[in-house]
Amino acid sequence: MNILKTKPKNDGFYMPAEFAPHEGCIMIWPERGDSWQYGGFAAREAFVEVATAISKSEQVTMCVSYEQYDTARRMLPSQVRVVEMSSNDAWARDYAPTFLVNQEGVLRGVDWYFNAWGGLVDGLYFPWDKDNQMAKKLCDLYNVDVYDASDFVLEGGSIHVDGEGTCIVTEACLLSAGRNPDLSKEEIEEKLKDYLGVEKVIWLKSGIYQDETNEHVDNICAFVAPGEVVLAWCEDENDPQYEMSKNCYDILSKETDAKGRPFTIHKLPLPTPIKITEEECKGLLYMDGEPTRTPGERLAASYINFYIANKSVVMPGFGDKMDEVAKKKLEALFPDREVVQIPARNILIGGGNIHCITQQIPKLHK
Ligand code: KQY
Repeated sequence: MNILKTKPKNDGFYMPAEFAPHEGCIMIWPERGDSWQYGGFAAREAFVEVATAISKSEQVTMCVSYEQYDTARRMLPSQVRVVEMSSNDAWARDYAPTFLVNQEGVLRGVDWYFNAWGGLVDGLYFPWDKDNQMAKKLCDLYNVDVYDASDFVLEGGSIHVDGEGTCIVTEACLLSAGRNPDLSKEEIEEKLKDYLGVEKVIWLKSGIYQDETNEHVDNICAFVAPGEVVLAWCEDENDPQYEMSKNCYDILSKETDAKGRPFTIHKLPLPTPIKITEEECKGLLYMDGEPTRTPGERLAASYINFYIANKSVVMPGFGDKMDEVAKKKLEALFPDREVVQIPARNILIGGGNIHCITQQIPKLHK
C-alpha cells in the first residue's frame, strides 16, 4: 500500500454515490461499555441483523477485537468475513476509509484525521488512536493506495455525495470548534473538493436535534438518485426539529446540484421523539470526563440513517408508529431494492444508526 500525498481530484479520483454498485461493506463489532449497553451485549443482535441483510447482496467484512472474535464469529453468518482489528468503538462510517474510484477502474482510500467528533473541545471519548489507524489498516487489507488527509478532521458521516460532483454537509458539524478551527469555510470547501473529487458543496445549517456528532448530514439528508434527496421532516411546529428541517428544505429548494439540476426533495417523517429510559442508562458505563446519557434525554433518532446496499435498503425501526410510514416512503423511492427494517433502538443508544455503522466499498467499473 502506498501513502499518497497528492490530491485525488488532480489524479482523476472521486467518491461514487452510495446508490452506485458496491463491492462490499465494512462494519465494526460493538463492544465499548460507555457507548453500548452491557458492553455491546444489547446492540450486537442488531449489528448481526444489519450485516446479514447487507451480506445478501455484497461482501461484508466485520472488524472485531481479539476478545470478541469468537462471539462475533459464532453470531455472524458464514458469508460475513470476520477479521481481527483493534478499534476504540464501532463507527465504520466515520473512520473506515472513504473510498474513491477513477475512470480506469482503480480504487483508492482517503485517510482523514479522526478525533472522536470534536477532540478535546467536545469529542465523545478519549483516546481515539485505534479508530484513527483503521483507514490505513483497511486500505492495507484491501490492498489499495491511500490518500493522506491527516491534516484535516473529517468523519464519513459528515458528507454525502451524488457521485456527479455534488457534496452535502452541515455547517453545525464541519464548522464546529473541535474539527478544523484554523480553516475558513472556503478552505474546508476546497479540501472537500480536492479529496472527494466534487465541484460543488451544499451547506445545510443543521442536522438532527441533539445529534452528538455536531449534527452529521447522514442523519438528516441523503441522496436517493442524482438530483434527488430525502430529508428528515418534522410536522410539529413546537418541536425544535421543525425549524432545523424547514431550514434545510429552504436551502435545498433554492439550490442546484453540480450539474445545475434543481433538487427534488422527498420528505421522510421522523419517529415520535425517542428518549432513553432509566433502565437503558443502567446498562451504560460512565467514564470520567465524557458526556453521559441521562434518563429522559432525547436521542437523535432518524429514518434517514439507512444504508443503500446493492439489492436492499437497510433502515432502522424504533418500534414507533411512524416505522411503517417511513418504510413505505423508502420503498417508493427505491423500487428496485427490498427495504429491510431492523429494530435499531440499541444502535441509536450508541449515538448513531445503520448508516453510521457501515461503510461501502464501491464496485470497480473495469
Ligand atoms: O456517527 C455517529 N453517529 C457516531 C456517534 C458516536 C457516538 C459515540 N457514543
